[in-house]
Amino acid sequence: GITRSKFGTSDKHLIKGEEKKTICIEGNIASGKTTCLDYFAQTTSIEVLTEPVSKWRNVRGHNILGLMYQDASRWGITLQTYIQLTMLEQHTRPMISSVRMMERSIHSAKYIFVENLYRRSKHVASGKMPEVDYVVLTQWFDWIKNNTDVSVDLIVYLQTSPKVCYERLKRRCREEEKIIPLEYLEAIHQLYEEWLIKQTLFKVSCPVLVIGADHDMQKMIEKYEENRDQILNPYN
Ligand code: DCP
Repeated sequence: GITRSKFGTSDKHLIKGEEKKTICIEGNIASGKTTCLDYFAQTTSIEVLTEPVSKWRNVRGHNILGLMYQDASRWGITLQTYIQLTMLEQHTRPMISSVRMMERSIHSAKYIFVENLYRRSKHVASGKMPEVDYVVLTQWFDWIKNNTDVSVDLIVYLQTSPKVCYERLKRRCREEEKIIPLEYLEAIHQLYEEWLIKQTLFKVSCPVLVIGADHDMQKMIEKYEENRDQILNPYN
């Protein structure tokens, strides 16, 4: 069961007095977020926003996603600053339907990916972001949270095992991602678990629906059908 605990309401959420809802699909790299978004885009009339990854691969000719995987210490701050901007654009776009579904969010960009770059731990790609970069990005993030509406009403967490994501990643063969080791996916997985399951990382201010996502595509579509009402009307 999902209980209501929403933070922040603003004009974005009230058009003609009707309440607006934002749902974020979260999960590891290659957890199947795109399949989920496609399913809801094809079978409902809600607004579906995919992640602006194409923008990250071509910023006036610069592929900053690729640069980050080549040298995270040098390009981590560049990529994450740009991702924060593109996510802010997504969150603050005027809503064209009463329900919006987004791929990831400004929250996971900060709490998962920036955190992983910054943290000093045994994790792969960790400790790659200098403290000062982390502080600047955090101040930007805090300002955004306090001064704009980036609120979320439901997080759908596609929970996978890192090994399954690793197999899918190898199969899909996105050029920049060829160098990602299993350990990187394990680090991202750990952070997601701390954030959304144990809820020890950062405060989670909205309900979380967890869907096991290690299955093949057909089975996943069945699961989206089963959870459809709960996802679209989380408070009913
Ligand atoms: N990425 C990043 N920092 C972020 C967000 C994403 O470095 N704040 C990277 C991870 C991936 C790429 O961007 O290499 C695309 O991210 P996703 O995992 O969100 O997209 P996928 O296409 O992998 O999602 P899925 O396979 O679940 O549909």
